Amino acid sequence: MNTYIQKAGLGKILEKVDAGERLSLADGLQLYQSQDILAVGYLANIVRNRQNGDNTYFIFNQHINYSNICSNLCKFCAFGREKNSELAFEMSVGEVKEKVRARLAEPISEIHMVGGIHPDLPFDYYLELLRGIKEVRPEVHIQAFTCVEIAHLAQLCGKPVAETLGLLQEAGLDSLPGGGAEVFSPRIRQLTCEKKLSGSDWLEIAKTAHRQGLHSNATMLYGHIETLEERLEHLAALREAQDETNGFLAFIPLAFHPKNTGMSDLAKTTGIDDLKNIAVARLFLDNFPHIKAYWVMIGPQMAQIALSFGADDMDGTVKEEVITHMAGAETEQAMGSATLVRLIKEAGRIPVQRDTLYNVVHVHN
Ligand code: V47
Repeated sequence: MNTYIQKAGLGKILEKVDAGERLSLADGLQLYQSQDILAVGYLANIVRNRQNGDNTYFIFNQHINYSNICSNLCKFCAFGREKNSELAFEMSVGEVKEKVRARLAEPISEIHMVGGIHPDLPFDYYLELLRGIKEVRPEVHIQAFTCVEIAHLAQLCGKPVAETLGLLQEAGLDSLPGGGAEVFSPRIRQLTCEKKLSGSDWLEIAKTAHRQGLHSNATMLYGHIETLEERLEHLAALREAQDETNGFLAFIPLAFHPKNTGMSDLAKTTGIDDLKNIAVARLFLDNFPHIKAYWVMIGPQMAQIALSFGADDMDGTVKEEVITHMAGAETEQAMGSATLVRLIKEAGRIPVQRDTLYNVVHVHN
């Protein structure tokens, strides 16, 4: 019997964790409401160690945002702009290729590419983007286009989602990133991103991608106006989808950054809430292999601590992050691999350089 966890009132959850039993929504709520962050972290760390041991993954990746022109203009977003805005940008295929070419000397294995919902770029532009990147860097894995963009591209080319994904795969698409999930609750979507596709459509597209052989990630944007119950319903919907297709690789809780957004009156997230979202996700999403602590949003120091609260992945080198920085992120726009290795080693873990699909590239013993 663990008296510390008993005293924290989490004895029943510890029994379930030890037995590998699935947690209920009520368990999740109790974890979120617990005043004892160390007890919650202790439980998440059991699952983390069981699933990934001391391995802590990172990748050499490059983020490219091809355009911020967006017809959705969500309230929480500081990145999207109307076409005629002074801050609007749109890269030609040549410019994107140039960004890839400029980093050929670096051992980048993944291009992470997302953009706004552009009102008038043709479908061919997106195919050319993928082909262009593969021309410059044939071995690179392209993780591109959130489920929101995929819905838009299917409309653009007038084909069902599965066929649209097939065309994108032929052009070079390898997997989908986890963005655009926000919080699935219709209440939250109506208040913060009413033009965006629904939560159930986001999940359908992710599952369709998985059935097409494409892996994907999943996110949740927390720390704005959502309730704890709405967070848990979001996690439960992801867990159910993963039961069906097993195509999600990682879950990434995204800490809301209020600056320059339509919700700039809200406060930034706190360290305790950042850690709780990592820990609850690790405990609740029993069928997700990886939980990412995205250093760009919670800072490298908090991401390092998160490695003892359920996270087993620190994302990567990133290079030129724009979305969070337009919303006031104070972190760097890139991180060297030596820094990532140091952060992971000092947390008492083993840094493992990975590829997008979590194949081991190099273990830093
Ligand atoms: O979809 C928008 C979110 C996402 C803000 O798949 C904001 O491995 C915080 O999805 N404050 C894009 N977040 C980033 C993303 C991501 C990042 C890293 C790794 C992966 C992955 C995915 O950022 C958007 C939206 O949910 N976002 N505005 C904001 N103000």
